[in-house]
Amino acid sequence: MTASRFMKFALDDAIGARGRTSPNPWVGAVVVQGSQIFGRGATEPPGGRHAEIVALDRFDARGMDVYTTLEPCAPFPGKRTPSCAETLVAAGVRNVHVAMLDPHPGVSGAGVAILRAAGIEVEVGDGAEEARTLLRPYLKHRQLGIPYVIAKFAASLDGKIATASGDSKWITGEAARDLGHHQRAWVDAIMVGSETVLRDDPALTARPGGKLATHQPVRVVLDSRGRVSASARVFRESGKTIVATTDDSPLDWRERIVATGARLVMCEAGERGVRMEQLMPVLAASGIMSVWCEGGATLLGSLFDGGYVDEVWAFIAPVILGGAGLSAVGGEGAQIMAQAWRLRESTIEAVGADVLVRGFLSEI
Ligand code: AOF
Ligand code: ZN
Repeated sequence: MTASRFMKFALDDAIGARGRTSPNPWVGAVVVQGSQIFGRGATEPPGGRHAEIVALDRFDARGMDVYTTLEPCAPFPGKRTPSCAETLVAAGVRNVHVAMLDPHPGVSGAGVAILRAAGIEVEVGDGAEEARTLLRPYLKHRQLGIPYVIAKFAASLDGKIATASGDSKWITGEAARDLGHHQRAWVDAIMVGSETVLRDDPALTARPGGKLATHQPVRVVLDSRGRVSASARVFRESGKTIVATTDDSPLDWRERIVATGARLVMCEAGERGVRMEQLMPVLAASGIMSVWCEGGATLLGSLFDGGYVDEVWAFIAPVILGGAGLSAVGGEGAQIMAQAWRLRESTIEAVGADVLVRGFLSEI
């Protein structure tokens, strides 16, 4: 069942707020009478107003219908803003269409119960599929206490991300790279391995359309042995940088990294560097719900091997590198086809001369 007309508007508003509300979910709400929309709203940054409150602003909503992409919140300890369910009751609305229940233990079912107890008719499920897909980072963050990971790579037709000599600029065209910048502009963090910083010295900023975005993701560099230079670009750009390392890195290197203003996260060393099962909860606890991982092959390999990848964005360019160039995903990999990571609900899009293959791995 696809979303109703008004729920689609609410979903559009939620998409508009995506990435700007973390660690809160991005929600959209629409207030309607008959066929006319009176109010629209999306969640404001943390501490700010919720979607329903924005949508109800400045008119009398008595007897009106509300469409919201997430269950209106109930009061719970530690909550920073007024309860949306109670505000909707006070506003005297007639009917509330909710796409999905909020998994938050203090809210789940309680928001709907407050509305129903006040005699408001509540329908749950309109646009449920779209809302769940849109909120996958929030759902994973709350259910598992680790961020939602999107693996991104740009590969040649023969699956390589660099030539044998290490050259990789550029495999895909400008349109594909710009799409990457649009993604960077909503995620909470961009993650790369030390090899990528050493080879490319990337800025790791979001520059959709060539312009620096207002929201910049946290840059997360995994460097178990302390190889990246403290004068690398990731430390000079505005915004936050986190460096995850282990006891294998030199003490004076750690001091230099901290002196750049970056935050150092100490983890134990695993077989392939930083232990992901230690880093991921630390990132989640810092309010990072989504991670966009741009490689390299070693890091992507660890993430796939460890079962951390929820979504894949593979840009494939019509170019062949041949030879001993590095393939996009390293690590252990699959031994037999039955172990291979096959994308669910995969889609194919042409992006300039390149192809974008997208899909999901996890069930959330
Ligand atoms: C809604 N509408 O737009 C959002 C909701 O600390 P607070 O007051 O901001 O509450 C945060 C919780 O509210 C968050 O954990 C989630 O359960 C819910 N988010 N609820 O009714 C919204 N963003
Ligand atoms: Zn609320």
